[in-house]
Amino acid sequence: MCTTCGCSSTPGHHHHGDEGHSHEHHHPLKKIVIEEDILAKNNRLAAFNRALFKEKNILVLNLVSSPGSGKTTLLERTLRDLSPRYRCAVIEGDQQTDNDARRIAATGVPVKQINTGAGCHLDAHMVMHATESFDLDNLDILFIENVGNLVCPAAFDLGEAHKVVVLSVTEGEDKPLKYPQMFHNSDLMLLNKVDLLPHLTFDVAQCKEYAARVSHDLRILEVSASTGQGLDDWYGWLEQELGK
Ligand SMILES: Nc1nc2c(ncn2[C@@H]2O[C@H](COP(=O)(O)OP(=O)(O)O)[C@@H](O)[C@H]2O)c(=O)[nH]1
Ligand SMILES: [Mg+2]
Repeated sequence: MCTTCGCSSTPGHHHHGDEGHSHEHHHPLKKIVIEEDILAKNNRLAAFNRALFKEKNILVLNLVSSPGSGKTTLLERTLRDLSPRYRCAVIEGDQQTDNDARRIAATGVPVKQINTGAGCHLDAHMVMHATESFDLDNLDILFIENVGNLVCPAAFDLGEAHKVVVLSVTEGEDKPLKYPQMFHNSDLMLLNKVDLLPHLTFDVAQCKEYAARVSHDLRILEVSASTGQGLDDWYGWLEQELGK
């Protein structure tokens, strides 16, 4: 179990104090059983969500990133550009505040905020309840903005069609190598804030090469949620997914 947030980590993930101390306080086998239990329960609920979304023909995307990479800004712009054409809704995950939900509500799109408190990720159960507030028979796309965190949300399936990882150029090109699970589990990476590249030493080609090392079939699009650069490619990807 993650000692700070109580979330479960995936197998092979170690925390401080896990290894080789004679004064071990918890039993390693017991720990593994609890982790499997939490993930198995989450996977069952995620499968339920996925079946419901399929039945209702809703494209569900789980947006993941570290805090501040631009998920909400990207959503605000995307909703303003696409919501006339597609019926959208948003679930906002944050530890505290409804700041992001208010930003989304200003676009006129239905939004539900989930505050996770001490928790560092959304889980399938939270999403199941949040979807009750939407009219699922009249929805084309559901965007889920996960809690800003490149670690724990990687392990929790919400029933989405795809995880979309947002990495901004101010974070450094090595993040796919440092947080491989998140990039491995995502199908699309949006490299955001490319408008800032002239001011930075960020190496786009190097970043793409690192990302390809952990996930060779990861699609990568370069975008700026602020200026709109590259967003047509993102909308093209969405339309392709909607057509499937
Ligand atoms: N220059 C630039 N700033 C951006 C871009 N996207 C987001 N930001 C800024 O980055 C900060 C964090 O954005 P936000 O959308 O709240 O990130 P989130 O925490 O991932 O939801 C805000 O100050 C945004 O204005 C971008 O494409 N370019
Ligand atoms: Mg946000």
